[in-house]
Amino acid sequence: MIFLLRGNSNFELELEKSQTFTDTRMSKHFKHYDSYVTFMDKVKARNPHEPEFIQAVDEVARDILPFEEENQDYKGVKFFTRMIEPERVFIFRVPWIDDNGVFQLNRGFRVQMNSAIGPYKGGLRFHPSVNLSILKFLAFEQVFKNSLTTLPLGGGKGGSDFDPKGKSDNEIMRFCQSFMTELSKYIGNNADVPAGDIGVGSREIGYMFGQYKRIKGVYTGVLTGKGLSYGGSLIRSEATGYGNVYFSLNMLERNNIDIAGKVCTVSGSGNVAQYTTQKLIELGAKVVTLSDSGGTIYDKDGINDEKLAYVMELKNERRGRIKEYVEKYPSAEYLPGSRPWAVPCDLAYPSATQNELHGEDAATLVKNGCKGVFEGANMPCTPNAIEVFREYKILYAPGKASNAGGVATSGLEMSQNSLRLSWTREEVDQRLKEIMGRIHDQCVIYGEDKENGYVDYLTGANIAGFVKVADAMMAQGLV
Ligand code: NDP
Ligand code: 2IT
Repeated sequence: MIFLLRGNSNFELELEKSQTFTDTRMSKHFKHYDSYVTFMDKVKARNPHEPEFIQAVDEVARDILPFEEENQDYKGVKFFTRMIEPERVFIFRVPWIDDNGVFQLNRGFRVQMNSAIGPYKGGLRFHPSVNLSILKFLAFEQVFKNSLTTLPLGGGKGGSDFDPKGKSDNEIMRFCQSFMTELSKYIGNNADVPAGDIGVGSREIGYMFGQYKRIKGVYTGVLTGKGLSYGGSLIRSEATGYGNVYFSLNMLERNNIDIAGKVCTVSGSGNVAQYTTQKLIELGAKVVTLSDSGGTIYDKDGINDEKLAYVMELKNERRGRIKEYVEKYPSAEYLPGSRPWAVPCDLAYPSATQNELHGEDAATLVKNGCKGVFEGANMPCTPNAIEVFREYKILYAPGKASNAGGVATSGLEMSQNSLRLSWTREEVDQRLKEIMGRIHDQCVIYGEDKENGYVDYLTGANIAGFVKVADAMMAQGLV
């Protein structure tokens, strides 16, 4: 039972230690350490070969197990033990025919994690890396995130190991139709409402919505992220990126930091990265990087509206690679195989995928003077990276709080569908801002260290998200 309690010593030494960080939260909860270890041993034994799921549970367990133990309302009722077991999981075959007439097969999933506070809600991911571990981690995080939005949304996630890259429009349509033919049995506007995630945007949602309607013969808001012509909400496309920037603004304002003129690094170049960049430009910040799985572009002059419009056309219409940016804008550099974190910045917005920012990257960010890291992606920072942020008191926004704007606006889309009307852009944007502000305030309430004023937003998000779900579970009995 060894805790590394580190001071602000030599930086290189810290970097070395970052390989063996132990969480400072458990150091605070020393007396609960043994039960935490026993709990996690069981989680590991029960969920073998699911490293991402175990990582996500571990990150929450360090806050929630001590919290349950120290609060009479929750002690002994094992809410958290129930919350890490999905209510159910569907795994199914997805056959389809490619443009050459060749039979293809993928695996489809839907993880229905928790419905205590509303119908299951969460995106669909199409990416070759998709497996049960990744979808369980995402569904688990989604439960806390959706709770934080204050909207009546349970948590779920789904997807397929299908790779949309290089596929024709017709192939995408045939795949989506086959996927929805099976998924349609398990979802419904009052039961489970999927949306997009990596590899699933408005094109895919459109094809899946069409197939659901054809099979079921009903026109309902069973998916969110729909096109504006058939029930979508204004601002839904922008919501995750905008929401993350609004969240960061709340954190920066609390610390008297002005965002204007700040140099920002953004990773990814998909939906979340694009609208994060758009909002940052609007606020007068300077975004200098974008990336994809091939590498990073570094534009030291900053990405402006015109350059961003080029990126949107490149990625969303031509489905190209980010390296093409430097052919169009030769003063920018392409860093093949690199992530953006070695580029000096004031603020970082990881917006690509899980575990894309490691302990070493976090140390580099700190060394370069970075003041805040705001997660647009789900779980982009590894546990070691988060420990570095804690150690150096860097502002750190966990994705379950800071990227909740996407699902929150999905919730607003569901409300509009139920009302059979559409709100204006300004109205949805205003609600989004308010929701992000409320999530921020909940994180402060549960995460502030009264002694030094430092807010641990991860602890705050974990506890605030947990309380609402646990209270609903308590009221509904042992189900
Ligand atoms: P997109 O598919 O639009 O874009 C994903 C981006 O991330 C692409 O640039 C992609 O590059 C890159 N990427 C994906 N996988 C990897 C990988 N393994 N290594 C390096 N780069 C990778 O997805 P989104 O923008 O919608 O999602 C980005 C993140 O935000 C995800 O973590 C998602 O879960 C999260 N999120 C999304 C929400 C939404 O509303 N869309 C809401 C909340 C969170 P490439 O093209 O090379 O694959
Ligand atoms: O991770 C997420 O929150 C999403 N992919 C959005 C989910 C949703 O239902 O809008």
